Amino acid sequence: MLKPDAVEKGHIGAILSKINAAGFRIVAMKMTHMTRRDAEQFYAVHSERPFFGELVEFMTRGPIVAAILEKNNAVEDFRTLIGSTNPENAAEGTIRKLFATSMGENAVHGSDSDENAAIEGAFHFSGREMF
Ligand code: 3AN
Repeated sequence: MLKPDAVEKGHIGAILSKINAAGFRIVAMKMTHMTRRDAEQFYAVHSERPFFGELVEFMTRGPIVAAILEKNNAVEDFRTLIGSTNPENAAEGTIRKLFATSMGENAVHGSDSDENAAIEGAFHFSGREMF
């Protein structure tokens, strides 16, 4: 997902360009505005964390761009491309180094496993929206 901060700041094109240049194939894509219920469900694994309320508030603040990306070793390679959760620790040239401003407003989300990628893909897209 390209998060509300990235969309608000007009960074959709620049981020997609980096994703394309890194060799990912876009299998599905849409702009959508998550409801509170959507965000609570999507981030249910974090529901006990102290930042959960802030996270839900932020993710529902404005539209996001959801996408399914395909590549060999996609999960690991995407996490390398986006950089650390905290942009202060993100490597030079990573998406978060370039576009994120804080732990919360960190521009992009990437799945942390193939299993979660399948769950998160199915959250946003039906089978006939995947190409
Ligand atoms: P990542 O997105 O790098 O996998 P996670 O899974 O540790 O990071 O955290 C999920 C999301 O929760 C992050 N994308 C981030 O936006 C948010 N988050 C994590 N830690 C904090 C924090 N201390 N304060 C606010 N938001 C946070």
